[in-house]
Formats: sequence, C-alpha cells, structure tokens
Amino acid sequence: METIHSPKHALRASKTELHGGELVTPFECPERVAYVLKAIESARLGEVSPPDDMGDRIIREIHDAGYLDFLDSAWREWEAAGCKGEAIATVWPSRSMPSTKVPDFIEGKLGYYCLASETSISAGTAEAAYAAAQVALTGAERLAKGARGVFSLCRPPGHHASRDQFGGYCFLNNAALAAQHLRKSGCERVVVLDVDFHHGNGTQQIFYHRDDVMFLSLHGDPLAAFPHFLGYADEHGEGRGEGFTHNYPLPQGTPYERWCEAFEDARKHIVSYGADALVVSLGVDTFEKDPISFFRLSSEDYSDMGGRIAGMGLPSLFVFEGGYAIDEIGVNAVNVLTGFEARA
Ligand code: SP5
Ligand code: ZN
Repeated sequence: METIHSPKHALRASKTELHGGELVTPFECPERVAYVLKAIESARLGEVSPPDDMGDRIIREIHDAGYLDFLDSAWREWEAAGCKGEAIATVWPSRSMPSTKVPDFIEGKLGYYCLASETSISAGTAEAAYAAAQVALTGAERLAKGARGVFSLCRPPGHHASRDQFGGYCFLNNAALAAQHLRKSGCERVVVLDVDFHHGNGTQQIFYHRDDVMFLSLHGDPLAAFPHFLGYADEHGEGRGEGFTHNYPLPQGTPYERWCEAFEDARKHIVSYGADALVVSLGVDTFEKDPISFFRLSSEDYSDMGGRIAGMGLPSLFVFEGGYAIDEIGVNAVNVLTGFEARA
C-alpha cells in the first residue's frame, strides 16, 4: 500500500496543551509520525510518496472563508498583540453570550473560531495543517485513479475540525476534504467511517445535512469522553442528511469484542448504502495503553480491524487521526493497513 506523507507536518510543534489545568507538552507531537514511518518500513508496507499540491479549491468548499483567513493570520496577530505564550482561546460565545459577531481582536477571534482550548496555535501550525490537507487530497486522488487502498499519513489530525472551528488537535478536516474530493472525482456516494477513539464531531457537522456522504463513528461515550457535546446515538442527520449519520458511543473499558458488535452494525449501513468509496478516519487511540482514552484494544486487534474493513470490498483511503501511545502507535496503525491488504 502506498503512503502519502509530507515532512511539513513537523511545522506543527506546539509546546503547550492545556491538560488537567496544566500546560503540558502536547500528546499530539511530531514524533508520532516518525514512529509510524519506522513501522511502515519494518513492515515493508510500500512506497512513501510526497503529496501533490492540489490547491485550495476543495478546502474552500469544506471550510469557511473567514475561518481560513483566521488560520493564516492567527499566529501573526497573536504575536502582534504582544502575547508571550502560544495562542489559547479563553472566552467563547455561549448560551449566555450568544452573539454571532466575529470580533476584530485576536482574543475574540480565537474564541469565535475555537471549539476546545487544549489546542494552542503556534508558529507554523497553519502551514502544517495545509500540508496535511494536501496529503489527504493526494490520497483521495490516488483512489479516484483506481487504487484499492492508500494511507494518508496526515498530521495534524483533522476529524474534530468543523467548517469554521479548530480544536481537539485539529485545524483542517483531512477526512472531509478527501471525501469531498472523491465526490468531485466521480464517486456518487462516499462513506466516512471514523474509528478514532474520539467522536469525529467536525466531520459529522460538515456532512450533517448531506445524503451523498454517509458518516459513521465508533467512539468513547461523549458523556464521559471528549468532545462531550456531539456524538450521541440519537444524532442521525438532518434534512436530506436524515439517516446518513450513525453514532456508536461505547463505554469505559470497551474490549475489542464489544467494539466489533458496533462495527458490524455500522458495516450493514455502509453496505446497504451502496458506497463507491470509503474514507477511514484512522485513529489508534482505542489502544489499551493510550494515555488519554479508555478502550481496551490490543495491537493484534488492529490487524483484524483492517481485515474487517477490507471485507466491505470498497476502495479505501486511510486518513491518520489520533493515537498517543507513542511506542506502539506505528505497529498499531500499520497492523490495520497490513490486515487490510491481507484481505483485500
Ligand atoms: C485527534 C484526536 O484524537 N484528538 C483528541 C483530542 C482530545 N483532547 C482532549 C482530551 C481530554 C482528555 N482528558 C482525559 C483525562 C484522562 N485522564
Ligand atoms: Zn482521538
């Protein structure tokens, strides 16, 4: 299987994450990609190629223009305001302050365009996010040209980024961009299956009113897990999108057998939808040793997961999302891909 990868991911090297009331070194760090590349090599998965520059046409279809301008200028404006640390949102429009105005000052803009304050904006963040988007779009293009399986090794991840908000370590929604590119390249129906531990709130929001992209997510119950405010089982889509969103919130300690029950239900929806292509938001933070999550998958389970995904018989693009148990992140991600190839 071909991997698409850009060294520009390293431009995203934030020093701070707000975690348990402390500013810690982010879980979502550049070393994650180094470990995955090492595992790709050891497993002889296949060629690692740079992305093509696919431009910003699809990015502008998925994301809000004001939000994209904000991402481009946020770090500059933050520094110009004399701030010493990294850019962290501190105040939001909310139930009791429901203004929809976009403030002029960076502090207000951050609140407007941010959905979770653990994620700091630092120098180079926008450039890295743009490179990750190109990695996703290039993977989608390979699939559109006939590849059976491709791995877009995106970093920073994307599935928490909505049309106009960043957070959850995500800035541009790589999986949504890939799905949209597939739609514009001749696929009538595309499925995004999100197997990251966290609910893919951004992807769900982006496609919530559409029937041409089905979204399904298996994740830690938002009552207990980030992002808390989306991802419940009663969210099914709206308007034309009614019936094209499916959520599987799962409890603390979920073992692989229980995860598979949810997967098999999701598989039925995917097969009856009659999709032309599948985008997998591949996070491996479902791993038993993940430091911020609470499922109990083992490294071997990921090989089986890849086989089950291949069993759906769809051209599949794997878009990398989360996974923070650094020592095993590479083996776990690559197990999904080799498991897929063994059954494809
Ligand atoms: C892409 C992705 O996986 N993003 C995840 C973002 C999660 N950020 C907030 C996590 C809060 C975790 N609190 C867990 C406490 C564990 N003791
Ligand atoms: Zn995650």
